[in-house]
Amino acid sequence: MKLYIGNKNYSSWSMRPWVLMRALNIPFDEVMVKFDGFSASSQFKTTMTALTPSGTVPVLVDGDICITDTLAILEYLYEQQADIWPDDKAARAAARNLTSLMHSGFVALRSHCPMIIDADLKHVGAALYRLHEDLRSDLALLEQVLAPYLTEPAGPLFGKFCAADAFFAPVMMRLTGFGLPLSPALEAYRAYITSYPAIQAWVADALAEQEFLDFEEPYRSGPDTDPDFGNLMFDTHIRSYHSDDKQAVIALWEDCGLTRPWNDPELDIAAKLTVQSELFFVMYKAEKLVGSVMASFDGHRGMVYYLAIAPDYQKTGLGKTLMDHVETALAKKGCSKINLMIREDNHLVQNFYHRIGYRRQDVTVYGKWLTDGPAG
Ligand SMILES: N[C@@H](CCC(=O)N[C@@H](CS)C(=O)NCC(=O)O)C(=O)O
Repeated sequence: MKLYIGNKNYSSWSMRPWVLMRALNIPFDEVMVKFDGFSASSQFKTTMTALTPSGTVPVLVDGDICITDTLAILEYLYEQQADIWPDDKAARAAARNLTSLMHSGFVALRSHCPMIIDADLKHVGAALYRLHEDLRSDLALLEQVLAPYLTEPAGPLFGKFCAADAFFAPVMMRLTGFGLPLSPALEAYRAYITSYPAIQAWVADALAEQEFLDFEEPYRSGPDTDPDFGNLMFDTHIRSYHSDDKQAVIALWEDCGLTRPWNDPELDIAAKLTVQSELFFVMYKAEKLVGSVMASFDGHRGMVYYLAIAPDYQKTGLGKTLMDHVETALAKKGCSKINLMIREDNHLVQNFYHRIGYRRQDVTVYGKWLTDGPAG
């Protein structure tokens, strides 16, 4: 049998059948198809689409039989080797269940924390954990689904190493690389699995690759490759406005050119504190105020004003992070759509909102002052 795999440092899907076959002593020849991008013209895609329309790894080839999905590879191997799954019927059902959950789920964990075996990204992991609720939910779910199968002392999930352990091996690599917080029982399982011989063999090969692929490296390639990168590196936090923030907020708005003669910042802040003050957010990096945003929900639509990012921190992902925060807060109040106004000539800001999913609406904004306002 031939197993086609991608780079061991990055290819979490390839790792699953490889470590399983290695652990269970199933003989196979490894065919490494190196990632050089995933465009149709890449060497990787050209090679893999000759085998499978999806052009992905892993692929198991046994004579004329070609299996192109990891779960299907497990089931094919199981027909020849029973210890792919536990012997006991109930344990086998549970192992298949966990494996399928892994195959189709944990999307936030997988997307925020890609498998990069040679990287120590604990500082990024700490920020990701704080910033992303969906990541925290995935970790809580992981704890919950694995808890019934974690043993003391730590060992395989179902008594002996099986497909379920192989499927969770890349997850354990992500937890290791990003240093995510775990319960003592899951931490013990992580330590057990990552030192398991078949997994150590994969890791050793991964470390020996010494190939840095920037398209697989959102956190080590620089601010342009990932919108969150700047934010992670800057280690910021967001909270609702306190009165102590006033001078810094006004200075920030002035630095960002947001103040207008007819919008007295002191009065605007005071007025905001009387209506949904919890939707007035500030973003700090250590002691320095680096962002602000004001939002409201009127029961029909949400509005956003005064999004400001300190000039030194613009174009680093902080604006998106602050808007993500506001969107989550508005959505929690039942808001299904946000409207916001951008001056017609402010193309930079228009581009920013376009990038994060806002679209120009076919409406004209009308206004009427109920107090004395500027002319027009
Ligand atoms: N559902 C597939 C997923 C395979 C997969 O996405 N593999 C990645 C490598 S880890 C890949 O080949 N990506 C290339 C691409 O998406 O074009 C499986 O279970 O095998």
